[in-house]
Amino acid sequence: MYTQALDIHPQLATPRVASADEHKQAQFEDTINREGKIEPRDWMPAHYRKTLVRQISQHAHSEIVGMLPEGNWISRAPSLKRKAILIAKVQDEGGHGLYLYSAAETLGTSRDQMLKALHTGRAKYSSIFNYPTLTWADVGVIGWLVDGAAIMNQIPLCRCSYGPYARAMVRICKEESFHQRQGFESLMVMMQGTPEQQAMVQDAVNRWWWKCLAMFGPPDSDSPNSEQSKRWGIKRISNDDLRQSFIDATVPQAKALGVSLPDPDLKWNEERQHHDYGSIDWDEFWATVNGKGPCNKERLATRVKAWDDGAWVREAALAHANKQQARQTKEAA
Ligand code: FAQ
Repeated sequence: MYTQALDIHPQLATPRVASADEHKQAQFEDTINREGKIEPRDWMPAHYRKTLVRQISQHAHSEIVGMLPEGNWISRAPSLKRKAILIAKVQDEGGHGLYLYSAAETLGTSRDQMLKALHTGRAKYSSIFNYPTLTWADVGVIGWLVDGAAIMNQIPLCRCSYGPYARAMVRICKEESFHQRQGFESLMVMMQGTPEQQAMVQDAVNRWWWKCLAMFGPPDSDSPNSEQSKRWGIKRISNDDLRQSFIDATVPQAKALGVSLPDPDLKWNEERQHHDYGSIDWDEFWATVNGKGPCNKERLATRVKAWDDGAWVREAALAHANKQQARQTKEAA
């Protein structure tokens, strides 16, 4: 048979020496299997690097675009206390973007490259930030639900196999926790207020609930990146499992607040020990991800304007750094 003709007697075969690349691949896989950390100077497969740049840069973009919906309310916060909290929160989100851009830069992609991809519409950022903040209650609901969903998704990322991302996430999660609590507390105050305030909270919950469930990404059966990312220890828990945990954690919080969640199919399933829930509108999700959400154009235009308006700061900082360098070189000569 043809295949038998190709067989080589084991004793005649030359012993195979692992190539340098195979050795590096084996070391990489060993680190992943031992739950160790891959660091910037370590060898890594090109696809692992690409996946991380994709995820971390999208995450960074989400943080800085995510400053906009709440940022709109800084000048309209109902008290000095709420204004100070909101300014701190929005600043934190900017800081998260900076940690994440720095983590992505360790993989060899510059911040300029990442921002260019955002500004030209080639890069994704979280769907959730393409919806408008219509009332003050939206700010509380973003803290409670959007930051709540973000924490659920991001706690497992503290154990991501890539060291700089995992370490950035530890700090980010601590701050997100404050964000979620301030949102919940602000809603609790409104729910103890007038019927109009209570109605405003309920309306905001109704508008944000389904969008928050979609934040976790497409169903596992429709998530092209999940399997490989889980194998590499980038993602630890699947989109659907995180979504389910979020729902299970949020139902009692909604009860404590006194709001209802806008899903007639939401009910406890004794057998699964989880809540069942209705279907998410994935067409609407994909339309938003692909640029057709209610605020996509506005968000991008605001980011591009901020970048253009900041050109003089970048130029001044560069000129100053060049001057200092020239002075140091002269002194050393
Ligand atoms: N929006 O195969 P998968 C925050 C894309 S930060 C837009 O499942 P993956 C803090 C996905 O990129 C919120 N696109 O992808 C805050 C992929 O497209 P690609 C951001 C989405 O990567 C609060 C395609 O669909 N958090 O909220 C979304 O394995 C308040 C197929 O999906 C992070 O970025 C979406 N929602 O899983 C800030 C966390 N979902 O890239 C301000 C880190 C999926 O192949 C105010 N990221 N897509 O072209 C992750 O954990 C993951 O990347 C997932 C997606 C779970 C988002």
